[in-house]
Amino acid sequence: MAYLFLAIAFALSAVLSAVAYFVLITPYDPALLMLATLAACISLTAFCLSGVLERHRLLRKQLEQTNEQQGLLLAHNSSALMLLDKYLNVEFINTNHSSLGVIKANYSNDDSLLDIWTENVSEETRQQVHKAVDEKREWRGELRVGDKKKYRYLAATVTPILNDSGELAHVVVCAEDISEHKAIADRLFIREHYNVLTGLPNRQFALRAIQSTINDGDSSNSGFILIHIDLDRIRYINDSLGHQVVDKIFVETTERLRRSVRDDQILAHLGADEFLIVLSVGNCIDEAGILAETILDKCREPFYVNHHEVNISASLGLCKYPEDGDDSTVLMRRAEAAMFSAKEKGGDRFSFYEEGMSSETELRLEMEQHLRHAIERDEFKLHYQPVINLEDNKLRGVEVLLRWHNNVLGNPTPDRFIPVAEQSGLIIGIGKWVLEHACQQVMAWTRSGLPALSVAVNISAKQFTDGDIVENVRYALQQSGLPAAQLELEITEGLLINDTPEIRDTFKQLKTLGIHLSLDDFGTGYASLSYLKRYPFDSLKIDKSFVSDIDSCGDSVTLTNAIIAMGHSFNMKVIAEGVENLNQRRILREHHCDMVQGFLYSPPIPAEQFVAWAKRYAEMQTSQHV
Ligand code: G
Ligand code: G
Ligand code: MN
Repeated sequence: MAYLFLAIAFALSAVLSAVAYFVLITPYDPALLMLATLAACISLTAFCLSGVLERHRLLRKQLEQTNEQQGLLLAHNSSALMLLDKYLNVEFINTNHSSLGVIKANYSNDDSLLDIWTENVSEETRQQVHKAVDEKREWRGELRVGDKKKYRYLAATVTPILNDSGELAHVVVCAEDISEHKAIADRLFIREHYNVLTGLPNRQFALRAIQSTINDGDSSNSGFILIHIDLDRIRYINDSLGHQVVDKIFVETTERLRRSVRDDQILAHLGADEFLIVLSVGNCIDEAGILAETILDKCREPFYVNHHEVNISASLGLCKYPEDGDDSTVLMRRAEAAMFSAKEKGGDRFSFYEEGMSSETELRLEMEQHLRHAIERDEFKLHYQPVINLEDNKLRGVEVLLRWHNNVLGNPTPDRFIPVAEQSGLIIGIGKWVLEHACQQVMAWTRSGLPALSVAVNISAKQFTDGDIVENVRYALQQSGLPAAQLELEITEGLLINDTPEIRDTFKQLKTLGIHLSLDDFGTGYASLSYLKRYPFDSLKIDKSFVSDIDSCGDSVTLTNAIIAMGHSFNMKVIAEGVENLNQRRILREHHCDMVQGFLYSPPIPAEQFVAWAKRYAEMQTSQHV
């Protein structure tokens, strides 16, 4: 079009010039001059016009391109997007998106979002969002959309858009469907707060409930009493009649205790043969003594299990809030100390807490004294447990587990001494020792002809927050010569509760070194899955408690399956711990778990034994393939 104008303009001016030359030949004729000027003006106008038209064409093309790109982004976006006017009427919604299924079902073009909003979102959430929009602030949070039967969870961001004079013009809502993750989180929450066997709240739940009673400081509730109940002789029954009988005794005990407590009192199953009752007493301390006697009576009644009559008793420890402590962990410890004292006196009785009863604390202090010298006295040893690739059954690497032998204390398990090392800060030195020795050992194996193995080292939260983990790792790698890609640090979820910039930065630095990071004991922690997205984990280790009942419990299979799928969706490898039989391995393989470790292959063993094991394992594999 623009070129056509240009061509016409040139043709016209050429004709006018020709007319001027041939027809009006007289030199300096004013008419000639006018004609020539007219021709020049026309050319110039046509030239400008063609420029404007060309620019317009380019702009339109650009606009079309941008529209197409934005359309693609909206259509293929994993989030649902809505543009609302300032009265929250819908102006635009990318309804093609599946996560808006529920909204879409209720939404017709004439509805304002307000109707959908009022019908589907809780009053409390609505108020929060309205308040944020009124104050021109961004709001982020979870929305539950839908009716009682059919609903989805959305992670939503509501952003007010202001015009030039700072008034609200639009509101943009961006929402992502998190229903699947939420479902896993809810089920994990139940596992983490309730005892699987008895269905009672567990230790973690009890601690939180006690702490919140203390924090609420309810004046009508001037005090309460903790009763720690521990069954006597359970170990003996376990050894003689087996753990199934013991499990039934726990279930029956739960029933008896339930009948003895009121609905408003907390009854928890702390683990194994330990239970806890929290009794609000008002002014009447005697009530606790009476209840303690009743419980002792109930435990003395015979249990009839699998044609056996089993007679046991219980030891009870009581402590009072606020007299004996004003913190839930302190109170729990003191009730336990009182229970130990009742047991020491022969069991089948109760004791109130008295000062000096902290037998558990004293034991910890003694342990700490010995731990202080454990490295220099060469009391630590590392054990190695093989990790196997499920796809080809090949040995992939090892997990390193610390063992301690002390002449006075014997062989305390890591479950006992690691917490003491953590509390005293000794874990920093011990962790450094483990890291260096593990790297050296695996490098020595590589040099002696074993295939290059990955080595997974357990790291405590304290090493992250108080130690210089990045420098320790760098040093261990450099000193041993182990390639960074072969080293893997196992971290538990507990660390990530405090999501601080320092921890994130440490993660980044460790990733820069080239080592792998894995999330250990997954499913036993705090059921917040958001950290999976935020932290660069390479793998996720499913806790052995899931694997142990995977071949007997359908619910564990679905949950394990969901965890594996979720791990993969975050591009993580999934490792299952505690695999003890072929059936468990088969189920895990069917669900595409990547790696396994457990007694089926080998328990954690000393370095010398590991070399022999690895050789035998390789030979067995070769002979099977032939
Ligand atoms: O075999 P096992 O009982 O080894 O281990 C019990 C617990 O102790 C596990 O949760 C494991 O993560 C932890 N643990 C074992 N070795 C170490 C170690 O070297 N450092 C830390 N921080 N924890 C360890
Ligand atoms: O918490 P972490 O995953 O780091 O601890 C591993 C623990 O699991 C160690 O205590 C180790 O001895 C133990 N373990 C390893 N394999 C098995 C197994 O197959 N069954 C059981 N019950 N425990 C196992
Ligand atoms: Mn581990």
